[in-house]
Amino acid sequence: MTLTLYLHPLASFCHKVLIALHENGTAFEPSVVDFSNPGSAASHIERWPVGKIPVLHDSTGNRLVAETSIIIEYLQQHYPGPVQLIPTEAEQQLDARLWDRFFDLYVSVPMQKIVGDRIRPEGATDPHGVAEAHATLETAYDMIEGQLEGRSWITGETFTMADCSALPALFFGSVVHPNDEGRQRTLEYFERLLARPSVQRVVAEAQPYFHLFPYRDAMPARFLEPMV
Ligand SMILES: N[C@@H](CCC(=O)N[C@@H](CS)C(=O)NCC(=O)O)C(=O)O
Repeated sequence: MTLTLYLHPLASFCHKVLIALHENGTAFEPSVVDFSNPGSAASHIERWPVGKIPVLHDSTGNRLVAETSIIIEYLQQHYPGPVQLIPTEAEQQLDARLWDRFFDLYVSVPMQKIVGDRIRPEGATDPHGVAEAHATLETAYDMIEGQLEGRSWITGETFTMADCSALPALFFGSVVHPNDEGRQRTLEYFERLLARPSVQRVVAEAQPYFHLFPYRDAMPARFLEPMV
């Protein structure tokens, strides 16, 4: 079996899947997609025409698996490890899937909107859309703070796929829209996430690329310090 993950080490959605892989010590080959290189970008479009990363290829069955949540579900089904990222109990499964969607759609997507707007050509920025994204993040942060009451991880006492989604969302979210309201449970949760070896490895491997991040100037100094 060879799993190949097409990724970029800076890309937040790639971090979500990398955390899942590292949590279970799943062997895989990384293959970097460089959108600034026309050849690399074209190869990826041929592979997955919507052009998003990450995408997983499993040589067993020559299967291409796209979309981060589906990739993690696929890994759980075909390459399970000690960390049960998709709970077995039905209600807990729904919670893990809900909060996975929640971090992707209401934290990562508005975060990407704010980041992307900074690199739009002059005259083509979208201040209204950016303001909406900040408002969405504010609402989402309040909901996350409420959800964390009495919970160590976002859905309870076990680490799931939803926590894999949470880290990159909160990491880059904290740069473009800091948790200025001092939501304490979220701050402590973020520290618990950062303490996981899987997360430290992903952040350490992203750091050499942070100069490419459009909000590099707003990154807290600690994000630039050695993680491991
Ligand atoms: N819904 C997708 C989102 C993936 C995504 O937005 N990936 C970003 C990188 S973090 C990307 O491919 N951006 C390149 C582009 O949009 O052209 C998933 O969960 O896999």
